[in-house]
Amino acid sequence: MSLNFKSQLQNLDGIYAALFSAAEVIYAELKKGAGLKFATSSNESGDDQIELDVIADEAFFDALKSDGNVRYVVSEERPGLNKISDGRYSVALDPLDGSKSALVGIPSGAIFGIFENAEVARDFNGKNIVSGGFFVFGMNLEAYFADGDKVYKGIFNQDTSEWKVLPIEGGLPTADVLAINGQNQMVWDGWLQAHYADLLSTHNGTAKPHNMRWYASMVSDMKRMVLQGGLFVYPRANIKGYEEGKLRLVYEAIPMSFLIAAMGGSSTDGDQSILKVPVESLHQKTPVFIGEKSKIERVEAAKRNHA
Ligand code: P6P
Repeated sequence: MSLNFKSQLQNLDGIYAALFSAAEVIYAELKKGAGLKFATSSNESGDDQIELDVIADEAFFDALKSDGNVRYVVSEERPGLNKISDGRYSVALDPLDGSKSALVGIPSGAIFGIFENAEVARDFNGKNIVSGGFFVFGMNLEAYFADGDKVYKGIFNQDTSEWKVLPIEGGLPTADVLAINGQNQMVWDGWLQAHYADLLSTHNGTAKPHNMRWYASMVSDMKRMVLQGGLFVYPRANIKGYEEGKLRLVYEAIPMSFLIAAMGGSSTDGDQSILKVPVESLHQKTPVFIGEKSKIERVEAAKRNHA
């Protein structure tokens, strides 16, 4: 594995090398069609697993064990804090995001966050994250991540087994694109139903309604966000299991919010930045709004001003 990237932060290079090499292992399995069937197990949040979920989780653990700087690993697929060394950094992972979409050929991927000085669950928060982003297992193997305040895109050359990592210039683009699953809209909070209608309205022909896109694969919807801009939403709903939304705070929402914030975008749970939401448990869920700063401000205003 050849990774032409050096972190601006101390002692992270070995962790990046482990994450990027694990992504190569998972991608190779996916290309072989391995693991693309339901497993008999379920993960810590009770979600059904496909075999590739388990393969991906093991690939990251095996790779991270080789680096002495990783203290704990938190994974969607496992309970609790998994100690692997006395290192200074901890890694939180969704080892295979969008796995059900992978079954039908939609690009899946992995989400990671690297946290400093984390000892207990509440330390895996927006203040202690130092790096965050995701891999996309699509037509190519790609990486989009923030190393501190700098943002990068990586693409893997399968012929030479070399990564080419380049800075992403110019900040977050803008587009009237809304990534949302409207399935639960009848049981969303009233303020969101009104805001959703507003985003899809032509305002008496004076504005273009938002274009709607939904991959049911956060890494794919967030890749579009990084390249084009827009607003990504996974809200809470008044039905069993969605009271706090569906996406997990520590290893999905915080890393993605960190990356988009580094590009000049923003995030909210409806009331405050996702990077400020207190972490009480490792598999805690949160409502998620991530995107262009102006769009996030409109979301918070819509909730605040709703009668
Ligand atoms: P829904 C995939 O299961 C995932 O965790 C994210 O990748 C994705 O954004 C979301 O859930 C899709 O949820 O309810 O549309 O299937």
